[in-house]
Amino acid sequence: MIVKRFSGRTAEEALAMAKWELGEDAIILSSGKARDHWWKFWQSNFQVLVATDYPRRNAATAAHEAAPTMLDTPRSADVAPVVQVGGMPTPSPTRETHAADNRLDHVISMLEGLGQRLERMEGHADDATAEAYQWLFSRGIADHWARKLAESVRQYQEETEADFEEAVKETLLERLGPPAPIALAEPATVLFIGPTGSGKTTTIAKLAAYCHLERQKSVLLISTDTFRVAAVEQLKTYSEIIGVPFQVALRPQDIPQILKDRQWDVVLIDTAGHSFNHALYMSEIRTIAEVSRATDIHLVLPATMDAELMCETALRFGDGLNPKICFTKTDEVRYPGSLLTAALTLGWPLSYVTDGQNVPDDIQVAFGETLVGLLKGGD
Ligand SMILES: Nc1nc2c(ncn2[C@@H]2O[C@H](COP(=O)(O)OP(=O)(O)O)[C@@H](O)[C@H]2O)c(=O)[nH]1
Ligand SMILES: [Mg+2]
Repeated sequence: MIVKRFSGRTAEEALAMAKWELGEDAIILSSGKARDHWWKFWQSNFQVLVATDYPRRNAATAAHEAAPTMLDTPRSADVAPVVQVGGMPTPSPTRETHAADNRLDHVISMLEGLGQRLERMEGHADDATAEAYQWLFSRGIADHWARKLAESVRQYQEETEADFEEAVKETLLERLGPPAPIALAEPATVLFIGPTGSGKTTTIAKLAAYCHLERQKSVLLISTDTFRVAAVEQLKTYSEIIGVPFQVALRPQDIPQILKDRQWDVVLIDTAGHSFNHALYMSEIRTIAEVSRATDIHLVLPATMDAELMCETALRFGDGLNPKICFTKTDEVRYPGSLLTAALTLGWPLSYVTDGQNVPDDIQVAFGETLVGLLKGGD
């Protein structure tokens, strides 16, 4: 016995597909409007649940049997179809056909119950997907990503019975990979790049304080941002407050000399911010990465950018550098829809998110929990 659901835009279409695949003797167990949601409006909206005793036919057989001369002819005198997909009447009853009818009636009533249960389950599953979609979409995640995530969230919940937040966290982790903060086990030379005012210098100060004061690492700060005097002063002031050495590299070529007698656990290098259209600046970033032998590059992007500009900025800045992304200013947006959309689109590892101007407190590793926390916002 084969039981199968067929969908179509109209009842006729769903029935034609059932007849094509299972033959004209197949039995309709239930039919009606599909329980899909408004956002699947372009998909099938009529469904039939159909059963047959016959093995599924291949396309060639089906094509042959679908010929007009065969359509109205019962395939076997032994089996009397109760309801034909084509809506044809049954042959006149005999004792054998009565007995077969009774057995078949019993099977049908069982299958109808099963069909209704399946539909109820499907209904619940779709509701859960739609709810997850609404939740993600209302937080600014682009429509196509909200859909993909919602499907994965529902699937994860079905498989593990995890609660919603856990499922969202795991789904994001699966797509984005684990967070990639600075690895402190080995000496690290970390370069921070990104647009003007994105929060590079402030983030460096937060990380310097964490590495030095909390993790007792020796830290050197280097500024290559000689474009503005104030920029040098800003990092110098932070270095004095935190109590770590500070150096200025007037040209990228000065960096190897500064790092000659390597004696720091962590070197954090600040760069000037410019538009990615500034060709000279973009090539200077690459030179700095090369001469400093950066072990890690973090692209600093403000959460206030829209997702499209984030992606374009990331691709222009990050070209050939394989940076991690640090999102700043998450406190200035209601929900992190843009940054998650960009992160999912780029598929690059995330390192940190920062959520305020306070040094050193307002920074967190981009753990799944951190991202779900941002998604929850003021809930
Ligand atoms: N609200 C908010 N402001 C931040 C954050 N990070 C940095 N800023 C502010 O953004 C401005 C530019 O930061 P700065 O570190 O100088 O950016 P840079 O030009 O990339 O070095 C400063 O006023 C910072 O205090 C953050 O996470 N949240
Ligand atoms: Mg700066």
